[in-house]
Amino acid sequence: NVPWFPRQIKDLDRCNMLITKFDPDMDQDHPGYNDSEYRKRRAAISELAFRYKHTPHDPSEDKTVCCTNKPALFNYRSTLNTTCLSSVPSEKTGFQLRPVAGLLSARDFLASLAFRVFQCTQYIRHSSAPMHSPEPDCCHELLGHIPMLADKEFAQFSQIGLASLGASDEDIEKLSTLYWFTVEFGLCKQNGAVKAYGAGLLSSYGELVYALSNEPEYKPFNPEETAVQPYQDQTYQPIYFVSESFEDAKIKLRKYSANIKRPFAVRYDPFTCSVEVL
Ligand code: H2B
Ligand code: FE
Repeated sequence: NVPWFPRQIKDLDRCNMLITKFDPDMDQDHPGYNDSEYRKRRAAISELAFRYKHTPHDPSEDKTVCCTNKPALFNYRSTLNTTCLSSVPSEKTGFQLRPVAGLLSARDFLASLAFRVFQCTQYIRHSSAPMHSPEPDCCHELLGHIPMLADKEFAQFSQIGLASLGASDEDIEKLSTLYWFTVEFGLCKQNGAVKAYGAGLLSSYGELVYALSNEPEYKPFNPEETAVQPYQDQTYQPIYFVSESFEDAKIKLRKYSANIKRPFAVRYDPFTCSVEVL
């Protein structure tokens, strides 16, 4: 009764369950819903992400979809060229980017982090709503996530991914909420001042200014409490959690992860890029 989880990095090919709530073809409120050109382009980009394999077999696909010798790079063109940037985190922290067609299920998304793989969207938001995107897009990834993935201390947040493997739905929900209030909307102190490090803030000028004003409520980051804080994804956050430092957030998260009950333990082996179940 333990949910399936990836053991090897190539198993991430199966971690592709999309959440369609913000899909431009399904959601009438999506800013691109009435733009058939945009939807066509999005479908083409999605198709590439779906066809991506960690290890490609059909040599004819190598050129268009990915490149065998450089698994860290996904070698195809997108609206913005994320290809050249994907090597930056991999050189600094071992994080790899992998193309994804849209918003993934929390379970699949978190599982990828265990392998230091970040599932990265390739498409860009619709031009009618440049200031806000209801779904992750490449502006969010490039401005928000990729710089952080190149930071050693921050990359260790990937332990949240290891904690998610085979976890109960309830624990996935909590880890997801922790991810939201740290990786996406986290604040931390630096030289006495409160600063933003969450990708959702770094990629949204409007929310960044708001988050650092005296409007929202601040609470000290404490995983037990943060994990059950309700949140919404439609507008600016009313509450942010502030940690004493990155290091502090990391230590607290590690302690929290260690306390999640599972009938087994997992360890990541960086030499084989696989998860050992103990
Ligand atoms: N999918 C994608 N493609 N990008 C994300 O940043 C993302 C996701 N975040 N799925 C996840 C969900 C996050 O909100 C947590 C883990 O639920
Ligand atoms: Fe994000």
